[in-house]
Amino acid sequence: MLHLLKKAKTHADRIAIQSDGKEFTYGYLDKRSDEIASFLLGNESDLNEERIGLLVRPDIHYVVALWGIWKSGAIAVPLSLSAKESELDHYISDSNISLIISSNNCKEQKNIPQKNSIHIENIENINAPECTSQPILSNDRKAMIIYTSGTTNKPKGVLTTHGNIEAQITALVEAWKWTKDDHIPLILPLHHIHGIINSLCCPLYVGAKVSMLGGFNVDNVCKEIAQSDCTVFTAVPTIYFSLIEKLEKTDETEIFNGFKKLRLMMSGSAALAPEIHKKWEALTGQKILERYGMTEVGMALSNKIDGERRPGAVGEPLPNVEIKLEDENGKEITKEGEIGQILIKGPQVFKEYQNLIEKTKESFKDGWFLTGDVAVMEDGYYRLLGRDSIDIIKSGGYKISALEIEDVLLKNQNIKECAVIAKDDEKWGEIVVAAITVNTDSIETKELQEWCSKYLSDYKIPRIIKVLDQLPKNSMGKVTKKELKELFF
Ligand code: MLC
Ligand code: AMP
Repeated sequence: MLHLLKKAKTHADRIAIQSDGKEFTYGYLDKRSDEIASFLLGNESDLNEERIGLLVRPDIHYVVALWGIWKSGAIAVPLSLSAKESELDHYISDSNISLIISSNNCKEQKNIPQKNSIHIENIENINAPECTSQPILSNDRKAMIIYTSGTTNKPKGVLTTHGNIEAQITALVEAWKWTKDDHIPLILPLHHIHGIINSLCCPLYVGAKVSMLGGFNVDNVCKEIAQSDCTVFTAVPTIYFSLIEKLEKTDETEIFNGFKKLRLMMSGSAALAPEIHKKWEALTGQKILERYGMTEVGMALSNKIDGERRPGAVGEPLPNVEIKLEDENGKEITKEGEIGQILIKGPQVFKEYQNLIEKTKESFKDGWFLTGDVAVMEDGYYRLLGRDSIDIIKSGGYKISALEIEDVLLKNQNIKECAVIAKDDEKWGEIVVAAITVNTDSIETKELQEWCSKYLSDYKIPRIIKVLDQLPKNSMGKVTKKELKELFF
């Protein structure tokens, strides 16, 4: 069983979670998650890696449901609250989910497809006696599946074990010096590892306090930072962009003082522009610690907590993480300044992609995970240069597959051809843009844009900047996406 869950008993009286104006102790988390495990187990002694979906807002219910699922021996599949019906359909059937834990205030339940005959259980209705017996879980037991987009046209389920999760947490507790006196605002979504591992599990592992703010809202974050005793902050670059906009307009000294007194501010999930790093330091005196991670491996590289925090760089390997760079021919790079793909090895690296045996095999070379991220080592620190695939877009910290969006666009009978590409953007890092040709003269860009809003998740809506007569062709008869980007931007 994860130490995370066991350790809750040792600080039972401490406040673990602040959510919706209430405080919940570790003792409460332990007891309520026991009840949920007991309910899930029914007459069984172990759910043996049954998959249970989690469609819950980021509040106290999420935490007790996650812990309850783990205690029952099941695998937790956190689901995106912004997923449309077709996306939920994919997660549910791919993971073979038969039960989804949700809550009364989760209006997104309406997006759960009916055809899967899924059972939905609202957590408030779960009343069960505390468990007398729970399964004993070894580190190699499967614990969680997180869906992430990639070069395949449907999101892949990244399956991690309890041992992987434990290793991901302990590396960060050590590197970033988490202690029970820490207090963090949780503002990130809880279907990705930045939110689940960095913002939630690390503080809960050490007995610290998490204020669940229910998502990102610039005013709520500033209020919390101004009024509370928060010590640690982690976010994606887009959030720092929004905070800078706010701080440049306000003269409320409590907000500035709140940020100034934090012991650690971190950024990751996408490249933090050196410009944001510098502006934030000028406004608050805080040098943001940038780190690099991936759903498949947890966090891998980080600037030093007590050493240099270099703008534009992601630092050095975290504890127990092995890193190497390889050139295009698969030869290891040993010199600084030479560019190569990042390969990662260590106990935190995931077990497999759900239902994708071949894809899993292709993603490893001699036990090293091939990240697809390209980097260079300079003066002892790694600097990321981008991805080796043009079809992966990072927008607002979310990974988006161009192929997935193209697949959906082509379902519109008015669209003849399409190419989805990323446009650099100060706030979002990249925004999704679609170049399309149409079958009819009478269709308006606005109409297509509305159609996209309906069939693609909010954050994936491509900005259709131009409807073309035909996609431009080069002398070989086919334009590459790289050429398209050069043509448009
Ligand atoms: C939203 N909008 C976008 C957009 N997303 N526009 C362009 N591109 C995008 N990607 C628009 C909306 O349509 C809306 O427009 C307006 O912006 C506000 O939308 P919102 O959804 O309310 O935005 P906001 O709440 O501010 O959300 C921004 C955010 C969110 C940054 C808080 O995107 C977020 O939580 N991102 C974090 C994702 C994350 O956790 N990634 C980690 C993956 S794990 P209008 O016109 O209606 O106003 C990983 C590993 C690692 O990567 O290393 O950590
Ligand atoms: P995800 O699949 O959502 O976990 O996203 C992981 C990807 O985010 C990595 O493979 C990187 O491409 C990107 N990423 C994470 N951290 C950083 C960072 N600090 N700078 C640039 N890209 C990052």
